[in-house]
Amino acid sequence: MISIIQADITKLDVDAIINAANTSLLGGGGVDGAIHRAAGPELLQACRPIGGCPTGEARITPGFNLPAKWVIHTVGPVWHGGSENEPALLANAYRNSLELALQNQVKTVAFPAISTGVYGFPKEKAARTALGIMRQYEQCFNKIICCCFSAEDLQLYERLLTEVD
Ligand code: AR6
Repeated sequence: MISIIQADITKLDVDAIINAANTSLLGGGGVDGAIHRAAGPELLQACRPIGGCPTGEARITPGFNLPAKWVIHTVGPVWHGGSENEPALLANAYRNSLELALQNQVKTVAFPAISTGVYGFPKEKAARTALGIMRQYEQCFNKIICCCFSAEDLQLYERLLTEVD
């Protein structure tokens, strides 16, 4: 099932949380910074040898001090107006994260709203993309969580989920 909650993703006791990272995988602000802070310095040590991650792909590390067993780092696109393949790249980020989760026997997974912070992807368009890919994988997981940080995002996802229903 797909579930929508408002929470700090670093607090979730799930098999895997998704990190909205950048191509360096060496940390940053937003949810990336929060995940690195909560996981502890071992996370950066685990990310370094990976050597980065292209936009739309995903890489996995342990969660270290997080309640989550795994962190799946994915890189969403920077929004440049929509003509640079941003929607397809965002869909790839969700799809590749879920594929990597499946390969690691993950049954419960939580996503932040990838690319909708400093990367500037329009929120509603991003949420539609996210939910569309999640629907395709719903049967493969016990739970796919949309972890909204703001009340506005929570409302948006809840509205779109009932539309899709
Ligand atoms: N839990 C859940 N969601 C959160 C949290 C949290 N603790 N903190 C922020 N969000 P952003 P992006 C939400 O900017 O747009 C980093 O510097 C936030 O409200 O974190 O993909 C990376 O290193 C928003 O809805 O990610 C990259 O350089 C969503 O997470 C760049 O930012 C994504 O916002 C990636 O930008």
